[in-house]
Amino acid sequence: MARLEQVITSIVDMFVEYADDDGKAHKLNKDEFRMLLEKEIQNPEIKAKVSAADFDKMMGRVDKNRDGEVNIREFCKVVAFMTMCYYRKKTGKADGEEEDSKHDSL
Ligand SMILES: [Ca+2]
Ligand SMILES: [Ca+2]
Repeated sequence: MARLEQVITSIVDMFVEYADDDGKAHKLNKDEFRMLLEKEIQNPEIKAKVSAADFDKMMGRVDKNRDGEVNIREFCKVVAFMTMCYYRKKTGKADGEEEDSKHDSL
């Protein structure tokens, strides 16, 4: 499989795997979301951005439709945010520049 397809497949498979814990496979509840972040992120700098300390706050920002859970659309935004964190770390690019500033924070 090509690399981008692998990434897409991984995101969807991971979402479904964690979301399915409570029988509602189309949404991550708070515990499922926390578990996913804990287990599937090892990079300490990215982990710090989504740390348990302000988990509730972050959950509030992620949960755009205010149903208390994270759907695939909301999860994709989290992934985009973490992708930008990693990109900045790798390239040393500062905030702003030509990137879409909507991804600067959750
Ligand atoms: Ca669920
Ligand atoms: Ca939601």
